[in-house]
Amino acid sequence: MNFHNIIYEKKEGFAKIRLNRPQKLNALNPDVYNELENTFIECETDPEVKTIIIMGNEKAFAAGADIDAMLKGDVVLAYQLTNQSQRVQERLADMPKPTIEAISGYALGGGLELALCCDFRIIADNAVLGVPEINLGIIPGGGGTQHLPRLIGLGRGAELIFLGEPIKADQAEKWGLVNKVVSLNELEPECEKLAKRLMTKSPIALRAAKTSMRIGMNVGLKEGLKIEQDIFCMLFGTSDQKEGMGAFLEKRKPTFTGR
Ligand code: CO8
Repeated sequence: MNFHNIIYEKKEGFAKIRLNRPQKLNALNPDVYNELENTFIECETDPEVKTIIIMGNEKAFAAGADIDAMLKGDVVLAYQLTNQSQRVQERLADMPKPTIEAISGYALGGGLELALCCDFRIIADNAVLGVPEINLGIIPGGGGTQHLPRLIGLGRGAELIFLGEPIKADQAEKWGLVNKVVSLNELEPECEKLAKRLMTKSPIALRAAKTSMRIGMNVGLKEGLKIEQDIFCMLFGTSDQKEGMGAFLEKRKPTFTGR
């Protein structure tokens, strides 16, 4: 595939998607979303890809949606942009494989909103996270008003969204917005280490866990428990369940095939 705004790399069973528009701090425009969508489809369907890492550069993961592309926009353009970003982000959130966001530098607006669609957020100690849209006379339009309150609560969500002031890495970790803070040098190795740990697990059980958690977050507890039960039972039809339990009893490491 030929990309102009991202670099796509496959390595030892995981895919790395690197935003590559450094002159604009990786601001997300329709071309970037389009290329992201194509790589997400590739990652989803390529059996060699078990885990996905998404990253930017040292200065910025992404400083938000491209303001140039929005300045003169009307309601129709805003609708088209949000439609596209929602579609791409939903594809990422529904990815049947674990996803890791490696954040260094700025993750603002649409950049942070993209990161909120990943399963794990590992950030460097130079990371700056926020949703400054209020300062542009708009609100977060890439899912921020929905995902942030669910992840960090209404009060902290309001603090980020109403004030539009970014927070630093240590506060993001304290608020539970991210999984872990590491030094800038450690960011890539740490994410690769996590990707490799995830690759030792059963792919079908990981997919099942993700589905159960994601559907469960959007329904009542009773329905969520029922969904979990059905998915749990379905796994007893897989060879990974036999392998996992057999390996435990035989005191050896399991070899999962994802079947
Ligand atoms: N859009 C367009 N260009 C940008 C953006 C952006 N979001 N962010 C930075 N740039 C450009 C700058 O204009 C500048 O370009 P040039 O060199 O041509 O003047 C270049 O990147 C470097 O930026 P700065 O010179 O500003 O770098 P600084 O280190 O001085 O500042 C900041 C870095 C603090 C990150 C600053 O660039 C900034 O505040 N950027 C804007 C952050 C922002 O407001 N983000 C929210 C955007 S709106 C949004 O994300 C809505 C999401 C909706 C999603 C769904 C629809 C797609």
